[in-house]
Amino acid sequence: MENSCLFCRIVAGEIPASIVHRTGTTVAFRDIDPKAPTHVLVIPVAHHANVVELAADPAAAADVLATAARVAEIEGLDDGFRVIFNTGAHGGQEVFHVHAHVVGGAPLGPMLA
Ligand code: DGP
Repeated sequence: MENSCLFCRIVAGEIPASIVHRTGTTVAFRDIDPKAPTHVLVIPVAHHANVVELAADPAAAADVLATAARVAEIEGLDDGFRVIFNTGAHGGQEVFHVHAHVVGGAPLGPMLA
């Protein structure tokens, strides 16, 4: 846990969030500024800054993807969805605890804005 990290503090319950699903290694919670009818963030409990760091921990990476799939099931995204890892400045990453955006519930078009 990194005390200065917003998402580590959500994992610890220090900052409230609308939790959708939790496993021993991941937490899924609703984005505070949803861009689609379903917009859930999936994070590893362990702090990794971005998807490049997450890729160096294959077990954690697999857990994040499995939780993203479970969220899609829970949310009933049977018609499809998108999983996005914004990475770095050009990727528009704002929170540096890796998170998969799971978005769906409506046609999303060719790209997210
Ligand atoms: P990104 O740009 O990929 O780093 O996305 C960060 C997302 O995190 C953004 O869509 C808004 C969301 N977010 C920021 N602060 C909070 C918060 O305190 N709670 C929740 N639930 N989401 C947050």
